Amino acid sequence: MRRAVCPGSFDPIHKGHIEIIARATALFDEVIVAVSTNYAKTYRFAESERIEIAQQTLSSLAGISVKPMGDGLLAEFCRDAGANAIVKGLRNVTDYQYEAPMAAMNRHLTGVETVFLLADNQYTHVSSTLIKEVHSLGGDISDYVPRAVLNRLNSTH
Ligand code: COD
Repeated sequence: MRRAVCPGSFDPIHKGHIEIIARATALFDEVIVAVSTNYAKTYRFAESERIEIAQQTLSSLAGISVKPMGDGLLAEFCRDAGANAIVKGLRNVTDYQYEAPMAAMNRHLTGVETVFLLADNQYTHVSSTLIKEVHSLGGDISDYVPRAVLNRLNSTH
């Protein structure tokens, strides 16, 4: 059984995330989408909402579960979940420079490997931060988020 974890804050989940998660399902038998919450940080959406939106949005994909990761170590979450791989998307060199030391550290901690998938060209400029900023200033972000996210952003604007 090949099991992988796709971790993130997903505040909110967007189509760049979804595209990577969908590709991960083609490579692994099971994919756990782990919704991280760093309790020192402020989020636009509560953990329960981020999980609910991810569940709704990913429900058509087979082999996926969505779980809270809390604020512990990702490497330990993977070990406890029986996953030997982390899947992440890379948008650019900055992502690589940020991610590479974490991948090495995670492998050191528990032996978990990180698999990087190159972001699809249409989403390399997309981040949750940019989505929230553009939406809050009245911009149209409908090409980049699922309907469930658009509805929530509109209702809490
Ligand atoms: N296209 C493709 N992939 C994308 C895009 C995009 N447009 N945007 C984001 N992604 C991918 C990236 O791989 C990213 O890692 C992932 O989606 C999640 O993105 P975010 O923004 O929701 O998540 P982050 O960056 O806030 O989450 C970071 C983690 C929670 C993964 C990280 O902080 C972590 O591992 N925390 C656990 C604590 C820990 O173990 N720390 C020690 C690390 S060695």
